[in-house]
Amino acid sequence: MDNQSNKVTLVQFPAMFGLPNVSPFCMKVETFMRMAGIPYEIKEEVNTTKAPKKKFPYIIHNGQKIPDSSFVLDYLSREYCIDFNSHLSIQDQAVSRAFQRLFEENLFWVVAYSRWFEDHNWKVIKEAFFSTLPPILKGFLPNQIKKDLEAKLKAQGIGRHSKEEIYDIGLKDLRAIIDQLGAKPFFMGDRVSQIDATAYAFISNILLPEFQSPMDELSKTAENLRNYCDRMQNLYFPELLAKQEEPEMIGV
Ligand SMILES: N[C@@H](CCC(=O)N[C@@H](CS)C(=O)NCC(=O)O)C(=O)O
Repeated sequence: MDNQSNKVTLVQFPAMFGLPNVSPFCMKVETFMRMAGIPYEIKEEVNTTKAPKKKFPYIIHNGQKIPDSSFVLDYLSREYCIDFNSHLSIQDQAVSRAFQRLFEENLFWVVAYSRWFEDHNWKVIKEAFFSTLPPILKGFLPNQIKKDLEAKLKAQGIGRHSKEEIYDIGLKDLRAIIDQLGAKPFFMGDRVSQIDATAYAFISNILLPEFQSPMDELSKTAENLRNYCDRMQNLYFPELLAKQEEPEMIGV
């Protein structure tokens, strides 16, 4: 059987809040597979301890486990002979790479801080991620994971700043994203390219109405970000749009 006839299994957190995933890294991989038309199935899991690098996402393909969203995109691009960047100039490929690092290595940590360390968002996280746990686990697991994250934020560096400084960093990143997108349909121009998988995953996570932060305040005022997410959703996750438009069932 050739590689392309074997479905890819994407192992990731369960979907919630009407988004493909609240982990932008998981959503990036699924978006990429939709962009490329790669057949896949999803295996939802919550426990990362058995993942190859103890993080989600990872994929399983032909019996092989491949962790890390960027290595997954490299692997899939090779296996399925895909190059979403072939139309970009060398300079645009460099800009695209720099934005990828901005989203994934910098802005990600601001988003993580805001979700786990702001009172309103922490309540949302606890309810969404942990409410179905047995009472004995519910008593300590959320706080344990939060403590682990605090250590990671410190190790990364962002956790050593004040709240104002953290949001100053996040807002400057977001301003650069808004300006780079401008009035273009896709992040690097008229045609979709690989960075769109990352950009869409991060921007739509920041726009999630369930979480509040100065970044979501700024992004709500940026029409180009909302239009961009609608465009990507229409193209690659049209079933989510249909769900949003379903009439509410009252009194059932
Ligand atoms: N560089 C990794 C980052 C993945 C990542 O940070 N995943 C987070 C969820 S957004 C995770 O699984 N965290 C669990 C943990 O750190 O224990 C990638 O691109 O896949």
